[in-house]
Amino acid sequence: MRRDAAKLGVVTSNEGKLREFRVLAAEYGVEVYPIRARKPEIQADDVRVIATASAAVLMQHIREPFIVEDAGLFIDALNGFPGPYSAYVLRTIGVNGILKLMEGVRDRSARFVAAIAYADSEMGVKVFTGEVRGTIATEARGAGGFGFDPIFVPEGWSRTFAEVGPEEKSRISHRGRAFMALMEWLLSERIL
Ligand code: ITT
Repeated sequence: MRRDAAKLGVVTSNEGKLREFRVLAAEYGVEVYPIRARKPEIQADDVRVIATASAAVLMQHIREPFIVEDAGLFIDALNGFPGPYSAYVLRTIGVNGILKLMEGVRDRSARFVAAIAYADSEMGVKVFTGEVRGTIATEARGAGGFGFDPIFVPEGWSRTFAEVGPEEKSRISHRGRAFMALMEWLLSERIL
């Protein structure tokens, strides 16, 4: 970032996300700090569209370069539910509600998707996505992470995201992949 080479603001109210962004950014020598602005969120099926719209509105108030993320858990057997409504579903029926909906369901495949929108006054808004496939566990396991982590087992793993630390999760997570794409772009554009 031209004004301050090693810092990047993150607009989020989710401490779990913030912790993971800190871990991810540290790999690139970048320090992440929270910007406590209210994140405006439109309703749409696509997390890319939601993140881009949030960034465009926030840009009117925030002068420094920042990122804002929209993410969700998409469960195949539920036709992609809760998807863009993941935060609401977590607040209402929670992890146990999802386990209940999945009782007796054989196809447990799901994916986490993250869209990170980067914004600065020169480049405008650019969005980067990442995805990780996995399955919904039959019971919640692990005390780490946040949100749906205790019931998500990534492909090729036997542990849930909540059973590993943020470093291990971030290596393969939707957020980790989207953030890596953002960093590659920032480096290629010589913004970083
Ligand atoms: P901000 O919008 O303030 O960043 P939020 O929690 O509302 O925080 P989202 O709108 O992106 O975040 O909603 C995504 C929801 O999906 C989030 O609340 C979690 O419940 C879930 N989620 C997203 N990424 C996750 C992850 O890595 N592990 C577990 N659950 C996740």
